[in-house]
Amino acid sequence: SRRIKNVSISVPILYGNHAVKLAPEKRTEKTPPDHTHEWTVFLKPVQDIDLSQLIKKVTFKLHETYDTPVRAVDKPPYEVTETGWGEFEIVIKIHFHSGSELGINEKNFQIFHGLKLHPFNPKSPPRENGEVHSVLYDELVFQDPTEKVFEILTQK
Ligand code: SLL
Repeated sequence: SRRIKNVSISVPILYGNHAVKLAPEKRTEKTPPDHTHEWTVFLKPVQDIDLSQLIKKVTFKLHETYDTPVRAVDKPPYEVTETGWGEFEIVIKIHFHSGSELGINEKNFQIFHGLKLHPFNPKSPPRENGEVHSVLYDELVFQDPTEKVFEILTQK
């Protein structure tokens, strides 16, 4: 697929986590007693577009206290829900489909997200339901996209 020179397409994304205190009724026999929160870490396009034609999988690397800390998600929604007691850094990595068809030579795109369980911004207190949100904005930039990538990202 030929490249379209001097064109760059950026895809706005949001990534981060939501967390709530683990309600007693949500615990199961399998929930470790020291786990205090339930959280979801995610990555998604701001607009409702299907990135699965470009993305092979998104991996979320959790703290090594978790079983199989590297979690791979191969279709949307790109998210992992877990319970736990502590905050740590999560490595979110986007693995693009390779191959001459897409011509993507963008390096696998990597983001570090500090998981937040506790209110962290005095200017934005936790929501009424006690949920803590830590969500950030970024952009995936496709420089000189191939015609195929251009088509995928500009289709309705
Ligand atoms: C801290 N540096 O000490 C961090 C580590 C680890 C969090 C936090 C549960 C793991 C599990 C969990 O919340 N680990 O039981 O699977 O605060």
